[in-house]
Amino acid sequence: MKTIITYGTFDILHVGHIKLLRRAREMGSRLVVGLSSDEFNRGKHKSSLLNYENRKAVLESIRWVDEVFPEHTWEQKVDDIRRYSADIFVMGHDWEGKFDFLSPYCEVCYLPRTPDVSTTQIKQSLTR
Ligand code: C2G
Repeated sequence: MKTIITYGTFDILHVGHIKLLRRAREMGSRLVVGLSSDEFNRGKHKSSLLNYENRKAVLESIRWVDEVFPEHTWEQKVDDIRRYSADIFVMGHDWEGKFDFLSPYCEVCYLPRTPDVSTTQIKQSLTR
């Protein structure tokens, strides 16, 4: 079984998230997702409209996602990779290079972001 691991906030799910999750899942046979906790989001200076439980329920309903676990810290990724025996760590290329330190533990892959869609844009359009 080839396990793919990725992380994110996944607030107000949109096609950019779905395409990332689908491409990641298609690289293997299992996709596990580290979902940023509400507390961790505050540390990322990102406030999510939907809380962790809500975002988790949405992610778990997606065919490409096999398991969702909480992301509480920046430092937990090596332990997560070991716990899930992850083969590939995948993120959108806005993170290019930021997680290369994980390459001793698994393959690190940055995928092109989907252009012209973001949760920030959606939130801004809601407040107009
Ligand atoms: N993404 C994408 N295309 C978009 C928007 C997002 O491919 N138009 C990807 C991002 O590159 C990321 C994933 O979707 O790989 C989740 O995006 P966010 O929810 O914004 O996650 P982020 O805040 O970047 O958190 O430890 C890593 C962090 O938790 C990542």
